[in-house]
Amino acid sequence: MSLLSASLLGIEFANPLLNASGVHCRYHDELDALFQSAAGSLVTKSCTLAPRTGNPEPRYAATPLGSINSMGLPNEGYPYYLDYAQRHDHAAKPLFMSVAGLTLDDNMQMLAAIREAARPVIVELNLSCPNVPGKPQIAYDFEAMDRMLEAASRVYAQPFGVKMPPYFDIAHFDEAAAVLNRYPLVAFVTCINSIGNALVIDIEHESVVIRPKDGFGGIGGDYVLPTALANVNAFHRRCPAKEIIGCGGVKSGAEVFMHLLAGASLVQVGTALQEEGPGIFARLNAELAELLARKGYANPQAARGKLRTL
Ligand code: HRO
Repeated sequence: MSLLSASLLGIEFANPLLNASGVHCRYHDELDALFQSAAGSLVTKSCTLAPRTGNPEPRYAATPLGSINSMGLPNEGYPYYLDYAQRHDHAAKPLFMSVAGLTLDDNMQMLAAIREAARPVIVELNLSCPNVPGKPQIAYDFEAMDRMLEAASRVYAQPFGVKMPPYFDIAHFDEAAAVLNRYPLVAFVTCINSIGNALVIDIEHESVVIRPKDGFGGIGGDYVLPTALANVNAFHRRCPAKEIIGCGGVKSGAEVFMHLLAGASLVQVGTALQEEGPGIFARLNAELAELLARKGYANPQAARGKLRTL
């Protein structure tokens, strides 16, 4: 076991880092660049049954503290990502496939096809896209989430993960975790998707900075780090039989280490990857290795959940 090796679902990863779905993963050449990078694994752009062009541009903007996006699920349709999964060298680098159907039936059709393909792809079911006009987030409707997980467990019938939105109330942590814990095939929980429906204002132009939804969009980066850590830790505490993937606010080895302490097994990088490109993974690995060695941890797993309370 090397200093950085990590594991999830009994699978070994060279290191705990991967992209956040949506960043650098829409096209095969972007996925190939992640495969060639120092990331330990990679995840595809959330897919729908049919290809989508997404919302009108500009639909992503970086700010000094992070980013805002309202991409609107632009993707090439699930067969494109399934094709990638069928040609991918899973032994060299594990591959996650993010699935975000617009309806329960769409998700079941995609999950059945992925199951049928019988490749060792790891499904991350996105219950938290904040940006499709007229489609509320599944994971903010606990009855809809329960129905989705019941159907997904029945149709997919093998372990999978869920991408969760941030929650902001202890009662919601409790209720969401109780729903997830009803489904043993939900083997991992990715916390968090962007904080939805925020508004960034450019005072020079007295204007919003992205076109869709009158400027409302999901924020990531520095804005979301403490919320991400709280959600990772809240689900780590409440879902002892599940593993957690941390996502939100990672731009150096320090934030990777914080996610590990909070309970994450793997850690995704969104805004900082968008801004810096796939070369970021080599830097983050070097910074994490230095930090783990200085702190006396043998590997990322040794730090997992080691957060102290006062
Ligand atoms: O495509 C998007 O607008 C998008 C998705 Cl699906 C998501 O899950 N999270 C996000 O910030 N943007």
